[in-house]
Amino acid sequence: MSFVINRDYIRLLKFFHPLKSSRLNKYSNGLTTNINKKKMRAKLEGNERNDILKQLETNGWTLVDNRDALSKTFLFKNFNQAFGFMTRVALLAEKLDHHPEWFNVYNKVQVTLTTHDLNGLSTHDAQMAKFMDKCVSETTDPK
Ligand code: H2B
Repeated sequence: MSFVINRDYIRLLKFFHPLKSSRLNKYSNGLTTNINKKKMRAKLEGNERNDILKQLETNGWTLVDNRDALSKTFLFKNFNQAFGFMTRVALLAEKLDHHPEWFNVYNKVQVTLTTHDLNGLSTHDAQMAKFMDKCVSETTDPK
């Protein structure tokens, strides 16, 4: 049996690209995909929550008043850097099916993280926050 990588095969690969999750859900078993994604996420509680929050707060994250959410304002040198940061974060957001609330004006990105389905902070919010800080640390010469 032979296997040829031709144009049709490439088209098929692109069609089922993992970031195009809506198509994956349409053509495979979308229900299980979503259940699997959600399984990996847990509400932050107890000592684990305290430890994570302490670490994030030293990195400039603050708890929001009147809602279980974390926020931080990121400042960049210009719009290009800010949008580059948002683009990297957007790719992770799609992968995790976990999306930040954010507001951008030129070089400023105001972020709020919370897990709507759980009505509070989850491991996904901690993961996103850490990833955002890592992106900034990898940004050449941020403001
Ligand atoms: N993002 C965030 N921050 N919290 C959620 O609970 C959430 C999300 N849920 N992105 C996802 C999408 C959900 O609405 C879909 C239906 O899976």
